[in-house]
Amino acid sequence: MTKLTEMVQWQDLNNNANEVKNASLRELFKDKRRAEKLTIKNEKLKLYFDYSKNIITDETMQLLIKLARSCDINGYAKKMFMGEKINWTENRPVLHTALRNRSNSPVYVDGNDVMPEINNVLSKMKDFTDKLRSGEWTGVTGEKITDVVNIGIGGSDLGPKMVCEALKFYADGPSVHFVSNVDGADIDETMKRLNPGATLFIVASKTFTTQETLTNANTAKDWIVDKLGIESVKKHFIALSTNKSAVEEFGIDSENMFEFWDFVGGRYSLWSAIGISISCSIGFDKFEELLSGAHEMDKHFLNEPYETNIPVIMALLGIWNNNFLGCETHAIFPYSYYLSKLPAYLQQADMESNGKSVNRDGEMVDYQTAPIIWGEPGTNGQHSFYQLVHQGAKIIPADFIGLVNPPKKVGNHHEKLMANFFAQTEALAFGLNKDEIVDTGEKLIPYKTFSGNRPTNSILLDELTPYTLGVLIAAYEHKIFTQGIIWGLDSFDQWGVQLGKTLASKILPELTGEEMGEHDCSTSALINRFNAS
Ligand code: G6Q
Repeated sequence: MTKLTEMVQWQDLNNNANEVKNASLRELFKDKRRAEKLTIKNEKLKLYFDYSKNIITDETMQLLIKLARSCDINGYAKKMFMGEKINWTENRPVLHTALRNRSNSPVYVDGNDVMPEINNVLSKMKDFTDKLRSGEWTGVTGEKITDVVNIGIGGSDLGPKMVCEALKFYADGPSVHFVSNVDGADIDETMKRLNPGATLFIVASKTFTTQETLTNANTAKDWIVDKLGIESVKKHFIALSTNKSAVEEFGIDSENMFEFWDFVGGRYSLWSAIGISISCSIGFDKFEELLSGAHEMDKHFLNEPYETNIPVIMALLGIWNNNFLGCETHAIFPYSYYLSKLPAYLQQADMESNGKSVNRDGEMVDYQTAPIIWGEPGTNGQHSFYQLVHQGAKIIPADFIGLVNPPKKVGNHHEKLMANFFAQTEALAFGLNKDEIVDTGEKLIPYKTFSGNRPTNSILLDELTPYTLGVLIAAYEHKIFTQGIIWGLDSFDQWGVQLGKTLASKILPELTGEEMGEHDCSTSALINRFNAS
């Protein structure tokens, strides 16, 4: 395989970057057709994606598309959708796309169609959700379930938590809570507000071996057993997992286990049984609409030419800013209260998928991979860290995400919110020259000048519904996939989280009075300080 940095397409982009990096967006926007040329509008996806405020020329885009072609993005995408084992370090297929395959066309893994199994679990989820929401499923005391607590971490927490928050406007089922941290405060603060007789715990763990989740689940079980007796476990606990024997050993009836499979990565699992908290909150029909939106984006990603393919263009712009313009971070700024958890969700999706530096040939790469993803909802960020985004010494590319129509109109709040969105992207792109500053003494002019040329993407959803949310999440998933292919990474493993876990399990007995292990002098002193108290 030719090294990425030695490919002619990469070198052409390097040359282009040397020409373009000092270009001014004010100059580039003298082309009055620029916004029209560099915007993708897709009515079916209900999405408008304007990337004209990036430091790019027509030539840059042509070279980036050539890079995508030479890396065979579409060929790899087909392999993923068809169930080839593209997660090569774990020898697994990657089939979150099959979970939302609304066409129901067969998808084969080792010669077996996985769609019947997926459909079975979906229909079991529907049955359960309907019963829970209608009150047919009750707690052991006969009370209707009013509160559902999802106990999980990482991929078994961030996805459903983000979606439940994003679709809160549609929530008409039990209240949904999320407990993830092994810090006892998390579960304690949650349980102290709940009535055990009306509470259902969902233990969400693909492996059913995760220390944090099992610790929290056992604490919840002790609480329920203490209040309602051992027989209550089967009415107050369900499990979402691939590990049937561990679920049974915990004491959850296998009838109340919702299965998923090794071909679903944790951070891609909200479309599976891991999404049951979503379905409890908004109902199964709306959960299906979420799947439909993602499926529509899947079709777009597979079939649309690169030039108008939203995830491919998002990925290429990210590579341009990261690898050629030297930007180290990428910000996510949702201009929607409901999307407040999107930055944290995308942090895992992107940084756990592409935060790697060994390529397909087992070699260290000599280029940057995943950027640092961060962000907060606008407009709050405008009153804090946007100072650095506008005038700091670092350039921070950002995705601004907003809604044309809010789920509910409240006075003129939405116009004010979106005026800020449009103003910020305009200010970041075009800045303020010294001769445009008025009413200021000579001395303050440098401080009040804005350089502009700070790249942004503007993403407008027509509205925030389960469907458009599915579209948006899947767009980011495929952006991450595309970048992983170009960088030559396995985006679907996560070996980087193992070492810390192994060391924590070695240290735990040292904190509970057993013998001290060998450590460096700093770690030993920290453990001694903890043990002395
Ligand atoms: C996601 C990761 C990781 C995982 C958690 C929880 O892709 O693998 O975040 O989801 O470690 O794992 P379990 O679901 O197995 O408890």
